[in-house]
Amino acid sequence: DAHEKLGSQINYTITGIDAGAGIMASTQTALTKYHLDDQNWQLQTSSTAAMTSTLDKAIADKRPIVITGWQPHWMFTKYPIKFLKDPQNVFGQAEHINTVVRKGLKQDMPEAYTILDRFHWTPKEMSTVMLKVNDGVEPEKAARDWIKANPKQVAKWTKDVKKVHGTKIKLTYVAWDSEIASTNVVAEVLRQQGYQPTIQAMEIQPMWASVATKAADAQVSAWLPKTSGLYYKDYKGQFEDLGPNLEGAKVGLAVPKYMTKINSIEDLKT
Ligand code: PBE
Repeated sequence: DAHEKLGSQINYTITGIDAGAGIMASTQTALTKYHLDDQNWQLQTSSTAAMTSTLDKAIADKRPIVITGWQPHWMFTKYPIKFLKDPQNVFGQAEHINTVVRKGLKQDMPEAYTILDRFHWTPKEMSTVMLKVNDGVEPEKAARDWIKANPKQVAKWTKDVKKVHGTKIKLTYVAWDSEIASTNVVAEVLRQQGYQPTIQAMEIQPMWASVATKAADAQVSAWLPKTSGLYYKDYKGQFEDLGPNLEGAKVGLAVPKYMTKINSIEDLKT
């Protein structure tokens, strides 16, 4: 039957990304909840770059593929893909991305705190920066260009905030496309305010730990409530949550639109 064919055609494999990503943990949960692991479905760990390259090839050949997908991301702009319905609500509905800062930041760096607290943009704005970086523009330059092109938006974050003179501030992030975009934009805004920002990419767990232990000042990469929910819980009480910097994110499993018979995660079952 068609479904059995799908499973064997793609080796019962969901093409995933880096092991630490929340979407990987959620996909494992989905394999269990939808009883897909009983049918030998498995999740392959790789990286965003490897996953999108596998997706690119599959789409070029019109072959079936199941990937871990999320928005905002250029994969949804570049490729004709759709999210699979998730009746068990494993991945949740909409997600938001929160800004998380170390305790004491408000006292120590009130100017940066205010900017971080106000930082808020739309999936569309984030996508503009992501697409540029995907086109090969240096993240720092893409961030500077976006700031130049959006002075009103940036002014909302920096209004009446005093300039500082070379204060060092450290942001940590995971090198996902979305977080490369947001972290670079925030760092550039802080730089223009007179800070000397450093940004450091790391795995998700050390990123949360860095803010909890005050080794870093802030991160803008907390996908919630589900995707980074485990870390949020683990480190609760050891950070200050400044709330969403972006709303309307989404996480799930995705397939090319030409897979017309596969519309729900349940459809992967034979
Ligand atoms: N993502 C992108 C991450 C968060 C940002 C959805 C791949 C994850 O933890 O799954």
